Amino acid sequence: MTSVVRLLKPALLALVALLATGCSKADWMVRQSAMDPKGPVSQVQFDVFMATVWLALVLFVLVGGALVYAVVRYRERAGQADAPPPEQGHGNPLVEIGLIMASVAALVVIAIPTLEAIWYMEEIPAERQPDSKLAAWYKGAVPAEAADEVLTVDVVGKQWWFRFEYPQLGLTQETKRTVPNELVIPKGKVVRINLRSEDVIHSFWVPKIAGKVDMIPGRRNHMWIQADQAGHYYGQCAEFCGDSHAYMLFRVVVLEPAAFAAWVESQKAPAPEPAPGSLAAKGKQLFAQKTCIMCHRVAGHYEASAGFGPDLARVASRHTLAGAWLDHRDPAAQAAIDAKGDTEVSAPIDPALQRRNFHDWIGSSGVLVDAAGKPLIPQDIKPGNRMHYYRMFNVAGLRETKTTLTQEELDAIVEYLMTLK
Ligand code: HEC
Ligand SMILES: [Cu+2]
Repeated sequence: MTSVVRLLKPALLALVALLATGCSKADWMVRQSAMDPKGPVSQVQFDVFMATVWLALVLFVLVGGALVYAVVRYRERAGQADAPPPEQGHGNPLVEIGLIMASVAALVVIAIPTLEAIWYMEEIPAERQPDSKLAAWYKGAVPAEAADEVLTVDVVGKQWWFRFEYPQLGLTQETKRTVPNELVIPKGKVVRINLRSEDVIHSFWVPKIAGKVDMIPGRRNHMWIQADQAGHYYGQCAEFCGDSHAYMLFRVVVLEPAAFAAWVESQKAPAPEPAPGSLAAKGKQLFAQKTCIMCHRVAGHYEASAGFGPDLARVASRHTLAGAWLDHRDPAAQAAIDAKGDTEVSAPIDPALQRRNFHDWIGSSGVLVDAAGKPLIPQDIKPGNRMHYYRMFNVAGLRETKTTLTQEELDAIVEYLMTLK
């Protein structure tokens, strides 16, 4: 018995030490941390959280203290083993009513900031700073009657990626220009986020800016966000939505007003034309021949698709691919930046890594085959992803319609995608 107890002590200490490593300040600051708020909504959420933590801590100390006191004070002492039990009490109305009142008071104390926060998050503030430089730009960029409104972004969740539309700025399904996987917003601007889903339930969460609200099929949810610091933020689908839920990420890029205006213009422009006779030009042809155009639009090149897959007109200008699961930035350089909690700087896109990501993503969807028709990359990067119709419908009978690519064809397509900036 005593040997078990002797072993138990160091084991418990080791466990506590292990758990405590999860509390380091450095870990609070990294990528998806709700403990490092960078906007008013996440700040309010953080404040409610901390208020609750402090109150819970006080209760824990009071209740735990009473328990420890009772155990120590009324423990069995030497020579008392055969003594009769002490006199038993049968309730104390004063203590009981007091405890009930104290519990009610504690709940009220938590309820006040919680309700305040819920109302704050629910009501989208009108234009905050009507005289700012940003507001002046905004008035020039959108129709006058909409200029004083907050910026609206329609977010659609799909298995397993996000689509962003900007109805006031002409970036929508109708204009055949949408923005996948990277939500770009101007700094300091209130942004209304409309949340929808086109298949199953997803959830929108950017821990440092705000979250999280579910995206439910057949229902419109909304929230608002504002980012007070320019930079690069990490978001994540926060509701289990199928095979690749864990790989359904997104990014939020917060730009200074002038950079945001330039970005909007770049999104409206048609994709650049590859040089005639180049490998990229061949890739452009293959993009149509290999049925990529069924699901993908490339503004200015191929606009017939209804947009089942992401728009690719600017695919090479984004930092990430495939629901932001594949990052084109040097992982070590970026990890060093993230460890400092610095959202303002971001490692640049590494073209070699980007090319490899394009290659692996398209090749791993089961389309890259050797001369005998055998898949060359057996492991799927995102299990169950909806590239290619035999996956889209998941019907065994449609498997024959699978598109295949040789290594040369894949290289040409990747070359084409690399020009889409
Ligand atoms: C049946 C529809 C469909 C077809 C056909 C299809 N794709 Fe896709 N594609 C998708 C979907 C859906 C996604 C998003 C997958 C995800 O992130 O989970 C996607 C993602 C991509 C991406 C990543 C885009 C981004 O911004 O993250 C690229 C690049 C791409 N496809 C290229 C191609 C190429 C090249 C072809 C032709 C060989 C092709 N696709 C054929 C549906 C399709
Ligand atoms: Cu999801």
